Parts: sequence; C-alpha cells; structure tokens
Amino acid sequence: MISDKMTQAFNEQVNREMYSAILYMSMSAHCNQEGLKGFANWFMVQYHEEMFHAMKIYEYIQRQGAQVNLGAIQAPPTTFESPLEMLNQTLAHEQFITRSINDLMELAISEKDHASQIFLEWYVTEQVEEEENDNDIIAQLKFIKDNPQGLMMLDRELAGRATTVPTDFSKGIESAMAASGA
Ligand code: OFO
Repeated sequence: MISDKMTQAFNEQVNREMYSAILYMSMSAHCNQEGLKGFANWFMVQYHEEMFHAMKIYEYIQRQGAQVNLGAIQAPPTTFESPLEMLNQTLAHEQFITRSINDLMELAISEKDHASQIFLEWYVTEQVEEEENDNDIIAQLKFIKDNPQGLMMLDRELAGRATTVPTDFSKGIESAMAASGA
C-alpha cells in the first residue's frame, strides 16, 4: 500500500523518466543527422535506460495496488548547437532528475513508507552513475575543443556503448530482467 500523495509523486516521476527518454531520443536523431553515429548510439542506449527507469516505477505503482495515471509528455528540443551543449543539457537534466528522486525519497521518509524507500534506493545510486557518465564525456569534449580528429575518436568510442537494460516489458520487469540478463 502507498498513499495517494506518494502515488501521485510516483506518477509524476514516470512522466519525467519518459520525458528523459524522448529528450535523449531527440538528441540521438540530431546526432545521426550530424553524422555523429557514435553519439547517436550513446543517446539511443540512454533512451532505453530511461524507458527502463519509467517502467520500473510504472510496475511498482501497480504492485502496490495503486493507479497509474499517465500524463502528456512535454515535447523535447530538436536542435542543438554542439555535442558539448547537448551533454551540458543532459547533465543539467540529470541533476534535475536527481533532485526529483531526492524529493521522492524525502516524501517516502516523511510518510514512514519503508517499501518505497527501499525501492528508491536503486534510483539514488543510479543517478550518481548517470551524472558521472555525463561529466566524463563533458571533460573529454572540453579537452577536444574544436579538434575534429578528437571528436571522431570520441564518436568511435561512444559507438561501443551497448544496451544492458531490458527493452521488452510485456511480461513484467522481473521476467524482462531475467531474459536480458540484467
Ligand atoms: Fe537518466 O535518469 Fe532516469 O532516473
């Protein structure tokens, strides 16, 4: 059982995670258009990560016998100045997500909702990794500056990122994770 307030807060987080997914999908499309296939791959993997984050909460709400209420998702930007601008936007967005996860945790603590606290711990840890990944790429882009060769090398490196999260949720998260080996 979770409270109505907690249910609403979780539903809002599903919306934020889905916005994250389409934001990164939009960045992936932009990178493809710019010929940065490795960056496009990195953002598409990120899209899958975000859908996984959304689906975990979607399922948790239902397992708690509460109601999923999906709302309209804001349209993402479609053009970006440079890879560095995109990664800066990505980091700023992830910092916003980190704050929203912290707010959810604060709510769960104030409600003495132990199950939600345990559930949210995974997201607290995940956000450290998400921000770290963005900071690493930003540092490399700052080092590369306007050097096309350096950018091509980074693009090749990012092409190697593989999706490690499940992508088929038709039979629920547990079976999706088992099937994907995640
Ligand atoms: Fe990119 O983070 Fe979701 O939670």
